[in-house]
Amino acid sequence: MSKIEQAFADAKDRYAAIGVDVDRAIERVKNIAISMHCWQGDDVTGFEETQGGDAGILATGSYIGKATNSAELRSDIEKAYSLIPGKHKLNLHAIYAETGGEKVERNQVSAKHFEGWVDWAKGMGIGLDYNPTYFAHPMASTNMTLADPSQEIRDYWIEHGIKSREVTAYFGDTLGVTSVMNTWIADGFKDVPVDRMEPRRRLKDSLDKIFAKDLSGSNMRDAVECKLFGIGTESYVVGSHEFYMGYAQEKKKLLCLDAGHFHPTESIDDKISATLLYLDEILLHVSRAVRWDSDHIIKLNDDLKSIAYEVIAGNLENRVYIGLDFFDASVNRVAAWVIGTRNMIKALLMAALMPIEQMKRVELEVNFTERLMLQEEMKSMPFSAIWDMYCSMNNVPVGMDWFGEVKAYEESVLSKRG
Ligand code: RNT
Ligand code: ZN
Repeated sequence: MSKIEQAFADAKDRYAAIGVDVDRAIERVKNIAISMHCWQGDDVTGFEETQGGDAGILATGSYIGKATNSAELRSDIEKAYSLIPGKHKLNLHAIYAETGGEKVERNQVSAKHFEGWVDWAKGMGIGLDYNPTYFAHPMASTNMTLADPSQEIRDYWIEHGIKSREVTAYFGDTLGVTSVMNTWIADGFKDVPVDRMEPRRRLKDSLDKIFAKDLSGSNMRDAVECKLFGIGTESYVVGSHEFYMGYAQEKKKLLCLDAGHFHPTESIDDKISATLLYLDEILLHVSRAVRWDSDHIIKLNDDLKSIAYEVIAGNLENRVYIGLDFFDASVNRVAAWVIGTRNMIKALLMAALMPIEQMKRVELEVNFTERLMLQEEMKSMPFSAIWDMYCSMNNVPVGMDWFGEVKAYEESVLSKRG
């Protein structure tokens, strides 16, 4: 027996003694696909021929080796996947369209520009998710798109939204894995608005036009992402939480909860059960806010563990799509994906290894002492032995061994980029 197998066997006994079936926990987590976001690989730049205008979003740092075309990005993503246990998904943005060097307006970006990505995903055996890109563009220069007072600007972005749904349906139907399209717009005001109602009315009307076509026969979903504040929209964001919660409920859409989009003391773990009483499904953007919506790489902290716990304890993995959303340009970008995605999976596995039924029972018995005892004692259970075995079973490096591969990749590939 190897050291990993021995440690696993011992740990399994410890978990069995408190009524936790380790094999079942592993099986459960194996079936959860995380949607890894492509944009950590190039600091949310994309491969458009021309860009400009305010972003409403900001990656900081200048670490070497950022991907500058789709071949590089795919190679980096493949490297990351090879170090992450399990089969996952990739989340794309419209700015990652492959236009063959041609300048294609956002409202003309369509399924044909994603054939390369779909072929690649087929080869990898993974699903794709999608996002229209309503930022970093001259037509978004006043920080308004779908809520802009100008009909012309709204129509431009509405067309982008409509075509994006077609791209998403193409992903879902071709790959046979449900594809989620997430709508996030930066629309808002830096300073205090005089009229808070009309921009919201305009946004609602634009969304209605984008979602007008019934795509329920397609393997796709529409999600809408709310936000409290952003860069340049400190005083007012059109697509606030209440706005999209109402919209998602009325129009049967998914609500997207991003961990960095609420008040700094507010976390999204508590919102999962509440929203799912009124919505069939939701999308998560797992991120880490440091003082503001800073999109730091997710750590295995209490916030992350609580998000995973809510999904697992509520048996909600079939109603919650888990997407990642962070971008840090100050560290090796492949390492950023590996650390963040492995952390998400670790958090899910930790949750699946909790004696949840017992914990729920003591809570019902109003036995808060035992509840607290269990919550705290679980923190020192031999989780790492289970995690190591999980990595080993999935043929990915155990412990820190993945880091050597990232360093070698940096040396041989990333450091050679211009
Ligand atoms: C921005 C939103 C949005 C983006 C991505 C790139 O605040 O979180 O989800 O991060 O679409
Ligand atoms: Zn997000």
